[in-house]
Amino acid sequence: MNILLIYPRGRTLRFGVALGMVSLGTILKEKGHNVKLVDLRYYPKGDYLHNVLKRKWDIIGFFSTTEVAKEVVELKRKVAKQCPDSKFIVGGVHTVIDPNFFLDDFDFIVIGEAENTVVELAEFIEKGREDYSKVKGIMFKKGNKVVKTPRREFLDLNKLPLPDYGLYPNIKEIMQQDLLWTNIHHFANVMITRGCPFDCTFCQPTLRSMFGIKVRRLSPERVYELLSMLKDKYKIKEVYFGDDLLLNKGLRDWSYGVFDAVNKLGLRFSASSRVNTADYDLLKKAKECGCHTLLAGVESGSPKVLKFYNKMITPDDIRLFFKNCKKLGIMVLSQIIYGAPVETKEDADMTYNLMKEIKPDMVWSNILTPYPGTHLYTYLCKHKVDFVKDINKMDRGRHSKKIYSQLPEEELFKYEMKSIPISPSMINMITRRYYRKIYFEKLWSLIRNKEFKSFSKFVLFTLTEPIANKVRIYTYKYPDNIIIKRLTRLRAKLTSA
Ligand code: B12
Ligand code: SF4
Repeated sequence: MNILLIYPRGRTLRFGVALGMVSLGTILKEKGHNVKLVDLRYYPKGDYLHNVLKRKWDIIGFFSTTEVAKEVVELKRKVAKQCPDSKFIVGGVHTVIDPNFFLDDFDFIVIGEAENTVVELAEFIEKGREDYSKVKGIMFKKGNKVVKTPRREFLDLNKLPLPDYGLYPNIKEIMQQDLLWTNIHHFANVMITRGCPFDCTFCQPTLRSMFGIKVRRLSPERVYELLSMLKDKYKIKEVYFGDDLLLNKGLRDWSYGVFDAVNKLGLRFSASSRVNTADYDLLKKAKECGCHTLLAGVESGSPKVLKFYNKMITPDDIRLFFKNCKKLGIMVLSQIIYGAPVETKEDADMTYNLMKEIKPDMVWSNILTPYPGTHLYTYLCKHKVDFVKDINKMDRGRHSKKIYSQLPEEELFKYEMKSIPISPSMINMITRRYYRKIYFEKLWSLIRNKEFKSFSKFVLFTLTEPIANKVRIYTYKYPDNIIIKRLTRLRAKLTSA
């Protein structure tokens, strides 16, 4: 069958491949289907999809988070006009939160982990079977009735085929678009776990409903196979691990096994990390095996707010983590959040002061956003706190206040702005050893690997890179800002081969 998978444009970052879609595409291809994946984030606005839709598609599937749910429904309606005979399915995190949202528009809603479900569903559709209620993990309308089948058992990650990143026709370009300015070469984003044992207020129980209570992991041997495939096929030299718990002192052998796999292949890596699951020895081993940057979930400098987020960390844990990373020369990006309903000016000051004290290499600051289905959302409803409920405004990371609190919106904005200068810039580049080191390292490796196609490109890189670093941070904070958009586009044009 011909199956088209669409990742919506959203207002989101362009960063790596959509791993869920790639996993589904790979397994469907393996079952003999003809699969096309279109990630609209990587195409300019326009008629691209119109041309793709000229072909006959038996199944058209869409990915949806809460933020893009409305866009997905609107897009589906448009697509359906051109492909009235296709079956339409939708999956992604919003299907575990509010499957009803899609009920009027989609033939099938695939709830949660979807690899085995889509394979079975495709088989039913292909054979023209009508007894869809036998397919676990879906919801659909049958006449006036709504059928929701039981959830499917969670799968063994080690049994999944290696993901086919080649489903992205422009994969080489994607692997060059580094969001983390500390990536020197082509990189691939990977995830080697599903689920998380923690219970942060703004995140859970959504992840648990998606991937279950028990965390599942790829074995270090399978990680080695995955990375060596990526290295052979796409010549990657760096990896970004999106998992929250790659650095896990409770599972030291597993973490060390994964680091060794990266090291054996001569790759560098960056990863997300909690601050209290990585001790000095673990960080040291990570560094020795090629870890250059960590994205730390710091969230706040106030013990009270950290407790409200149920982060299970203290400001001292944060201090220790940063001290260890500095000692080892690992760059750290600190992710913080302003705007908790319990946050006072004193709490926000604590966060800002902590940033000044620990001096992260970069700071990403977000405004707290209550996604439906989270403990935070339930708390706000229960305590009758005023907050933005419209899912079209669920834009974590942008400067609008979502929850009533003591701090007015302008104050929150000021705190965010104050936090930004603690990030790469020309001044940092000149005054701080870390930045200089990474910058020259990057420059040197590009020269050594003859990656500059021309002298003018070399000059452009040296002139624009420090500024580009600054622009990257702002791109994240102001994705809709027209000047930032133009600058990013201009740089991409200038530096592309
Ligand atoms: C990496 C990531 C990102 C990356 C995405 C990069 C990329 N190249 O895809 C970036 C940084 C861009 C990003 C952005 C955002 N993210 Co994000 N992200 C994640 C993260 C950490 C991992 C996603 C992932 O790859 N998972 C692994 C794969 C295997 O799982 P999956 O994508 O869910 O896919 C499975 C199923 O969903 C399903 N499926 C997926 N696609 C499809 C399609 C069809 C047709 C079907 C049938 C099934 C199906 O099958 C897959 C395999 O089982 C998740 C948390 C997590 N652990 O999942 C948060 C998460 C998805 N993000 C979240 C949020 C809030 C955001 C942002 C809104 C933040 C912001 N303001 O910028 C944006 C919105 C993005 C958007 N398009 O809407 C929330 C979503 C909450 C919600 N209710 O929607 C999550 C759950 C984190 C959290 N707990 O808060 N994100
Ligand atoms: S925010 Fe991170 S650590 Fe907390 S529950 Fe979510 S995934 Fe786990």
